[in-house]
Amino acid sequence: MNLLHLFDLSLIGRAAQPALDDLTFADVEARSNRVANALRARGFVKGDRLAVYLANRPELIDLFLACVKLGVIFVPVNILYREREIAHITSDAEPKLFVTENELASLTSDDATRPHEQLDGATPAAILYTSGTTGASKGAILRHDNFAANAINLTTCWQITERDRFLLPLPLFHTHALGNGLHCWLLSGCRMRLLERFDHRTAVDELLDFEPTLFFGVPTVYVRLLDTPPEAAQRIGKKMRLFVSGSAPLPAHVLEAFRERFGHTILERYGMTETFMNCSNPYVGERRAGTVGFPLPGVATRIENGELLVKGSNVFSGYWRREVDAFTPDGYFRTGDLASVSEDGYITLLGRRSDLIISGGFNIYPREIEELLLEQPGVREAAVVGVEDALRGEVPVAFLVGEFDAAQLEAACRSQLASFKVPRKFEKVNAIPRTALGKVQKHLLR
Ligand code: MLC
Ligand code: AMP
Repeated sequence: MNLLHLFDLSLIGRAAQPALDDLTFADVEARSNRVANALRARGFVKGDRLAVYLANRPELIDLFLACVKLGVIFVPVNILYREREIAHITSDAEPKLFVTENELASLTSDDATRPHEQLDGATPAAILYTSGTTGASKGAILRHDNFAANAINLTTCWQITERDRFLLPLPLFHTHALGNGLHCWLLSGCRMRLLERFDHRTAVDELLDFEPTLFFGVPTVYVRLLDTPPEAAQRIGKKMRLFVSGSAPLPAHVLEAFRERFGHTILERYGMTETFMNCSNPYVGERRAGTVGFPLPGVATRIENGELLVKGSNVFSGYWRREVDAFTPDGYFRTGDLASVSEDGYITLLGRRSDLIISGGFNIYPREIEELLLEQPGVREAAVVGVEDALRGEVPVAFLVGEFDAAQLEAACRSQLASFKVPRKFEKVNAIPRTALGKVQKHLLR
């Protein structure tokens, strides 16, 4: 399915209704047509890549919709990434243009008519970069059909309608806000307020001011919101219909404390960049703490040697310019997540096969940090592990062998890596524990 046919339920069908802040859906349609025509004038054709390095703002949405209309592949880049991380993505995706704030003014045409392009469900809509255990980040190719299957599932299962008021505080360069947030908004035709970012100092004011009925967050966001004064939390809770959490495990005690304060049971769901959403607790029925609920409609699941495998039209079909053996012969994707199923069908995630660290909902592959540390003077061996953190779930800590200056290492990491990847500690050790085969025993370091 061409995604635009879904979006047209709102872009055309609800043209006069409020969409985003002061914009109606007709405005959203016209703005993205202008950007699409500007991209065409610059020679963009179907299949070209457009990289976008922007914090949340309406122009980011215009660019995504322009890409959808032209069949151009949208490549969002994490705004916290530094040169080293960006260089990998640009050399791999080879975008025709890399859009930063500076380019925005030049990407507006006077022509607000919609350009027409022949597209179908197999057309790639976006490439989202997700790190790999090898250290090199891989681009997951997400087709129109994948986005559509996910959006239809969530809008239906979470009963999102045009009557909702949706507050979205998460970054649009990731699956959570892009695949779930933006798409549920466009499909349902509800009214959305997009925050530039979640800032715990102002979040409560935004919630009180906008009076949302729908809110998506990562667990760190909900931990932060536990500091909301009880009276304000009750006011927010009275207007709210549904709080959703995902991207990292939501601790059961946070779910309980949040229910106490806001009067709502957070609905936890589970997804991945490569698959969009796979499982969700029910909207109606028991939302069981510590579980991710049931497989969503159209998603087949299987557990093999403890690992969760998934199959469905939500699942991507491969990485950009990379042969990766991620599928079983019968077409199931190996998620790398370990899981169990209760007798009544609730799925619980038990951890990951790899060393992946998730901090505040952002993924960190230790290998990338280790490689940078090994380039620094005096460092002979380096191992990075995730340690538990009450606010962010996990944070990275580095263990190092050699003679080094911890402040210099921190400065090197700060200048070349996204802030969430900078280790919180640089611990000097005499040796890194290894197996007889030389593999680092990270569980011992932890
Ligand atoms: C965090 N920082 C940001 C930022 N988010 N800077 C700019 N823009 C953003 N969007 C930086 C801060 O500058 C700071 O850097 C550090 O991160 C911590 O900031 P904080 O103010 O203390 O924030 P905190 O309360 O910890 O909350 C962080 C957070 C953020 C939860 C808002 O981590 C976040 O937005 N996470 C969401 C990630 C996400 O959407 N993941 C989905 C992946 S898709 P410094 O330099 O001061 O340390 C996926 C699939 C699925 O996983 O299932 O959804
Ligand atoms: P990403 O590669 O950024 O898309 O992150 C996907 C990973 O996030 C999954 O493979 C899981 O390990 C993790 N994840 C997503 N949702 C949940 C959840 N509700 N509970 C635990 N882990 C989750």
